[in-house]
Amino acid sequence: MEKSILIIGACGQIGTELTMALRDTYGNESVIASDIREGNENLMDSGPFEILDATDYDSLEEIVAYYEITEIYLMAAMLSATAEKFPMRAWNLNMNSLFNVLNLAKERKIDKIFWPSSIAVFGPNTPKENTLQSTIMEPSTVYGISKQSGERWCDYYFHKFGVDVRSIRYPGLISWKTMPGGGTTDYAVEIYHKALSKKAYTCFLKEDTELPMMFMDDAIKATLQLMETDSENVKVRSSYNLSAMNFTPSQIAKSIQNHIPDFKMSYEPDFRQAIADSWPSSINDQEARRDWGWKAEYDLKKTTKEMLGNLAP
Ligand code: AKB
Repeated sequence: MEKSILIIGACGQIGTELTMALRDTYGNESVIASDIREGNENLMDSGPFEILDATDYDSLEEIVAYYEITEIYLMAAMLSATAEKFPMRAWNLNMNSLFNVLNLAKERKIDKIFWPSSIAVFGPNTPKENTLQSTIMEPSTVYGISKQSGERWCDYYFHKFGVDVRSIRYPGLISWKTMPGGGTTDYAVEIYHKALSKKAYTCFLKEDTELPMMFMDDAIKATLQLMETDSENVKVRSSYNLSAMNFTPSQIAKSIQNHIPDFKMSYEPDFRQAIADSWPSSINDQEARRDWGWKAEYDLKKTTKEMLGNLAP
């Protein structure tokens, strides 16, 4: 049977690029973009687009039946910084949307699911460096609690009901095509925009806060690769650790100064510092390498070159 793919949250940071990559791979008409609001013109004009609230099961079921959907990528979520401000809204969106999709698969209305998890599943008691796939996980953020719970449910639906659900624990994602919104790692995108427009950036994290990060092309490649892997090779059904690079705000500033020598960085840490302090500084991704051949291509130097090169006027 032919693939018919639904992206939920297609207008967000990952969703936008993922939709375009899937359309390039499987054809525009086979990839249905959906979101609660309209997105960029390119995305809306290049293939089918539907307005969809991911927490509304009936509307979702209708779209799935109409387009004979076989796979869903559920990218709608409230991220870490916004979730601290609206805990119940974050829990409702992040969990109900996941249950809707898991239940569609349980009822055999779709065959396969991709659901993004995050490094936020780890917490302050997790070993910070080279953090293993299975380790202490006591998330201290609303977002982290929702992702950790989501992972347990994915694993449960796989073992109990045979639902083919696949997931990645994304680090902070960096892209020049789309802006992030409401995350703690967002500074690593904003900084490039401000470096070009103002030659200055005030960072909301301290200079030595090291976090795992990834260039968007690597994240999209990993997502497509995991979804194409034969089911028996997908050994982790909670969510895979994934790693590309780790850096601090001062290291990204230096990497920008190699291109823009008079770029100035200052620091005014806010409530997001506590979120960042609870997360690992580097991730061990040996399971993703072993099970589906994962290997990152972009380090900080290459990312900075891509970002500045593409954002420059
Ligand atoms: C966030 O900062 O909330 C996200 C994430 C690491 O999941 N980018």
